[in-house]
Amino acid sequence: MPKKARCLILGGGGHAKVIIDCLQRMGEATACGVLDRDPSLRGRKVLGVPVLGPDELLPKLARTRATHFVVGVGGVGDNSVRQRLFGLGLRHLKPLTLRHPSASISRWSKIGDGSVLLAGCVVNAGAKLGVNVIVNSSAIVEHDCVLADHVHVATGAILTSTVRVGALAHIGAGAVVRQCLSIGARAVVGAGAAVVKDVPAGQVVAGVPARGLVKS
Ligand code: JB2
Repeated sequence: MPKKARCLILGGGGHAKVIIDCLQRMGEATACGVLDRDPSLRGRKVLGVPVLGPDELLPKLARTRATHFVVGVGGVGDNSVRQRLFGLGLRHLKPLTLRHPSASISRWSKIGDGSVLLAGCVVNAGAKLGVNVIVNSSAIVEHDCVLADHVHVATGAILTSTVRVGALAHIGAGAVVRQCLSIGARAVVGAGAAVVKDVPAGQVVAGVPARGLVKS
């Protein structure tokens, strides 16, 4: 990472706080501003970082103030917002990849641009992560797991090993996925679920053992 990276945070809610805290702990880049679509946040600060306005300011800020961006929306259960914001950021700035100092990240893993590896998480040897992936606080991505772009592994979730996770899928907080399984693109695994068989693309599963939910 360049020494003087100046990073815009796209989104100014709860997840943005975790992102800014991580950036500050890393100490290698400055959070230079937050963009948020909510006009009531303009002029406020998130952990001392000013909310500058909506995403429309991005082109100007890329010329004048920022060098990098990171997606600051958690998008629980729907990662398409994070996908859209990542695409928007890429048009103007470079994605910053965050590695919290307390994260344990194997040198034998591969981490895609703009991914965020948060406090206390583990990414073990042979794991491959796409772009804009969240491995949230204390989540574990064991050896040889393969996560596609925009996946979110929520707080404390465990992918035991050699699990494949499709693009935009969400693994809920505290869920456990047995080794060698596949979680399809855009699937959602509910918080606390125990997944013991493959989950098809787009399916929502929950429970112990995890079963498919019929969308209402
Ligand atoms: O298109 C957008 C946009 N859409 C929503 N552009 C920008 N720049 N910002 C956008 N937002 C903003 O994201 C909303 O106006 C809001 O301020 C913020 C989302 O905040 P919220 O706290 O509702 O969710 P979050 O995604 O930051 O955090 C969720 O996910 C985390 C992983 C929460 O459930 C947290 O508890 C969780 N830890």
